[in-house]
Amino acid sequence: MEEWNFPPNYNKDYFPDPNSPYWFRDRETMDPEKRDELIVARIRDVMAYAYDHSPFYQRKWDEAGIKAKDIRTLADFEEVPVVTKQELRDSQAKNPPFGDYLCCPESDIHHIHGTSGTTGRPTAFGISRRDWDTIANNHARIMWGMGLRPGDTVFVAAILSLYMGSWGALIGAERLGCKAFPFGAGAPGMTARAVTWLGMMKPAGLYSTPSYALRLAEVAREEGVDPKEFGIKVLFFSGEPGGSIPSIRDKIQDIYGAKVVDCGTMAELTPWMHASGSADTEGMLLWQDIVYTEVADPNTNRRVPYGEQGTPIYTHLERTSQPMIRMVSGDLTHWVMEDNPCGRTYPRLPKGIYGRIDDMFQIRGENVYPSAIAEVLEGLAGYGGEHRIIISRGGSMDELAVQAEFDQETANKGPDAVKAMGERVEAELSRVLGVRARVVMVEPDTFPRTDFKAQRVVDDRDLYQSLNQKRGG
Ligand code: 8LQ
Repeated sequence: MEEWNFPPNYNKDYFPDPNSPYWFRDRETMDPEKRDELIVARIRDVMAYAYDHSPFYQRKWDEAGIKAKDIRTLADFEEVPVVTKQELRDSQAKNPPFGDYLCCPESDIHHIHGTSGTTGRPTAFGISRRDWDTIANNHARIMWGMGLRPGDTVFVAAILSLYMGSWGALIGAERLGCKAFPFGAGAPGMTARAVTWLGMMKPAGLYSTPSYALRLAEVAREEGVDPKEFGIKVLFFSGEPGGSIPSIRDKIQDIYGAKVVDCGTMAELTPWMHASGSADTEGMLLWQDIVYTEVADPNTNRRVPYGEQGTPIYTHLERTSQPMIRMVSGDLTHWVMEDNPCGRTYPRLPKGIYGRIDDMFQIRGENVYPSAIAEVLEGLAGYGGEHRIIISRGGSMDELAVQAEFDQETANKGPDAVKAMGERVEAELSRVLGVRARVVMVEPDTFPRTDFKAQRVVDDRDLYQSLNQKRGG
């Protein structure tokens, strides 16, 4: 059996056979029932460890009357109370700075990172040297599965400060023996410089958010560069929906002439690549032997059957500094268990993660995700690349308006073409989402582009009213 211990202690020099599509063939392709048995054993190890090292988990599980040794099946594990983001914040407020779920001495902390949000108390991540190495090994393994190889250049085009995404991609690339280029993002003029550097370095892999990959392509074209000239083979994305949304994924694959791989769950769950597609499998595989993921009913926190929708609940099987045990994400997805083209025997999220349940709104009884609107727009010729979703959550029902940019080509054709485009958008939204939206077409480049995660939803009754009047509706 390949290395699979708790705590892990990966051999830093290990590489698989260069011809193998797998880093750890056994772990990745084993009979899923056998894997589940081993996961249960690993869960017991991690729980016993967390109980011994953290007042947070002691309190939580004592209150629930749960002991690690009682977990004999995955169904038993569903009795374990979930951990919420709020509990982590509270724990850090009471026990600053890392909270009483830190399971290693503070002196073992090798890296400090934090959440990227701008509201509320941020969460601090204290990551031990051991965990840092484990994360690097996990990510190298998953990036191998994406088709990246030692010697490849990997260009990290995401903010290298309060964002675990960039750091996770960087240390995975380093462990994989790649030429890692921590380029970053977010400074003025940096996207144009990225275009220059990409042209010089011709990386095999590029990491960013999907929104930023689209932005980068726009800027490249402004600079007279065809993004295909970068010679990228794999674009791996995390941070927001997009990499598993066919219209967006296909558009980006087309623009760059490269393969798109969707990955990423939550910063707290670093190694966050544990949900990731592979070179041959679309959507996201759940690499269950690294982080055990349950897709659960958000009301009961119990697993839903394959084929159904639920919220992911995550459990670290290899972390020792701040292990998350049943951390509830608040996202929505659906999972399936099928034969995967790459031969890995993991469950899969065929459409990735749709977004946060909180971001969902209801229009005349239909649940709508912002990502579904992006999906429709990106699939339409003549779309200018950005939009805003305006919801008025005032009365008994939410109302929806969409401001969508048309592209320069449509602009050149004149007002009739723009009007026809608006009608097409409205018809498509209504056909695909089952809801009627007020659509207002706006000039190309009306909205700022992001170098991080797109923020497109505006919750505003007054703006909704004014758009409604503008459209005469
Ligand atoms: N989120 C993250 N990755 C997503 C994806 N591939 N598809 C859909 N939604 C996704 C550091 C990694 O990028 C993970 C990350 O972004 O962590 P954060 O910053 O803590 O944000 C977590 C949230 O981003 C998730 O709950 C998803 O809603 C979204």
